[in-house]
Amino acid sequence: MKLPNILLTGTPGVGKTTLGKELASRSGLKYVNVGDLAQEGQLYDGYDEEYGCPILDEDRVVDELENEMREGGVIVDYHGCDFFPERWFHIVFVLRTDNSILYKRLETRGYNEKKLQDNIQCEIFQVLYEEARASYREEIVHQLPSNEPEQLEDNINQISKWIEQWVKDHNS
Ligand code: DAT
Repeated sequence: MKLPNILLTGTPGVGKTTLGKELASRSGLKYVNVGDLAQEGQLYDGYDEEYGCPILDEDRVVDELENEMREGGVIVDYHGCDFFPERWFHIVFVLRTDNSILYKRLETRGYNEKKLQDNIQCEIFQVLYEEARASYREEIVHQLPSNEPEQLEDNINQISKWIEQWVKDHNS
């Protein structure tokens, strides 16, 4: 059976992991968190002193995921999207969260002031939305509000319906 690949992207804290895991458990698709994958495989290429975090080795991440992506049925979660092959994804969702809400979520994570401000700016300037639009066909890039639990539920329902329809259309 053919299954679609879905990209969930957006600023850290917008709810990609929450949505991705729930969606995977309801749809049977596989959830891949690129941050975790990189950590497990140490897919890094140096260290960013300014942000105090390792730098992702994008080529190795792509190599690592290639076979699964070719098989299909993968939900990918990452706060970046311009280095994945365009052909991988059938649909791209950019989650969006209001600044004050996002600020509280990131504060809870214990981010320092610089990291907090940078991420809030990232959301204000819709960096990930622009990146997604520059990297994928406009028709497959969608924004989803992610401020409250009701919206999470709506997003899960909408995407689940989209998956069902995609599966019907590609397996008949
Ligand atoms: P990300 O994976 O984008 O970094 P997350 O899934 O870890 O984000 O979510 C960050 C926090 O926000 C976490 O405590 C769960 C909460 N959250 C996510 N989506 C939400 C929603 N729609 N409504 C309320 N809280 C949400």
